[in-house]
Amino acid sequence: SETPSVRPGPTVPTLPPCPDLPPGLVGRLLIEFTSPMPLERVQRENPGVLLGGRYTPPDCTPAQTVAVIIPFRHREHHLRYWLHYLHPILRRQRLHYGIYVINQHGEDTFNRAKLLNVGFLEALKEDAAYDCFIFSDVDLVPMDDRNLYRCGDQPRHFAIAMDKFGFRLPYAGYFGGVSGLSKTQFLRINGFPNEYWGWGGEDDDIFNRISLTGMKISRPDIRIGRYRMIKHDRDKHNEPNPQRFTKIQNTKLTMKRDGIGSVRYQVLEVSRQPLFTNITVDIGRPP
Ligand code: UD2
Ligand code: MN
Repeated sequence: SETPSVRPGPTVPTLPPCPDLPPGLVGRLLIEFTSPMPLERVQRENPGVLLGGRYTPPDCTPAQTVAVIIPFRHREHHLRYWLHYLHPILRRQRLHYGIYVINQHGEDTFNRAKLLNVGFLEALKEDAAYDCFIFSDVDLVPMDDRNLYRCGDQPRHFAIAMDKFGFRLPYAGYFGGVSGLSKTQFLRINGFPNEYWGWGGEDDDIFNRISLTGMKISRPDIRIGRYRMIKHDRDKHNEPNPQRFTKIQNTKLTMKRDGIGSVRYQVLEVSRQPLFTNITVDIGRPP
């Protein structure tokens, strides 16, 4: 008899799903910001990271694809520490991820939440597979790698116990620093507000959006959600926004018209660096 003429195709290596609890986590970490961190050193120590700051675990298939979005302007020295500490942590967490630094062009008033909206859209243009978005300040480094940078069935707040707040949550509705939403959760709240220029309030507005859509914040254990913030002065052109107190009273009215559905901006440059993708963007200026 003849052998069937079906030849086996090239075998696609299928890796098992990544375990829920990644093996090889360290737990509590020593984080310090004393000596400056040369970028060459960070690159040398992270050879497994692909161009643009992408990474896929070699030994398993993660359930999610995570875009880490960092709002940015003139904080190169913080970014180097961030990359130095976070790449190894995210690797140990067995995440499939990409790092996006959203760099506000020009010297007009800073707008953190609008930059985060840009990051969401631009990351999806780079890779439509992103289904989890972690929004992180450039100056915040977790002190424990059990604080897993992934999304769940509710929006997640990661930076709950910061050194500058005495390792406590400053108030129950606090949602600043580092947070994570699935694509679905982000779209359900119409993304973040675009109209908070300058420092403050935008994180409370996001908290309001989440509550108003009937979702609840999920948080890690207080012993695990610990962070160090690199000490810094207030930046130029990010003065406290005097409108923030009245604006956060009106989220219910504004969130329908102001959000991911109405964000206007112009990308000036996308540049794939060894450890991150830099997206320089013109987001305009306050009215
Ligand atoms: C707090 C919150 C932050 C945000 C902010 C109010 C903490 C730890 N974080 O941060 O999430 O709600 O208040 O807007 O409580 N940035 C630049 N260049 C600038 C200005 C800001 O890169 O010129 C970025 C950078 O990623 C920075 C972030 O925006 O970490 C927040 O600004 P900040 O660090 O000056 O504000 P901070 O520490 O009070
Ligand atoms: Mn800060």
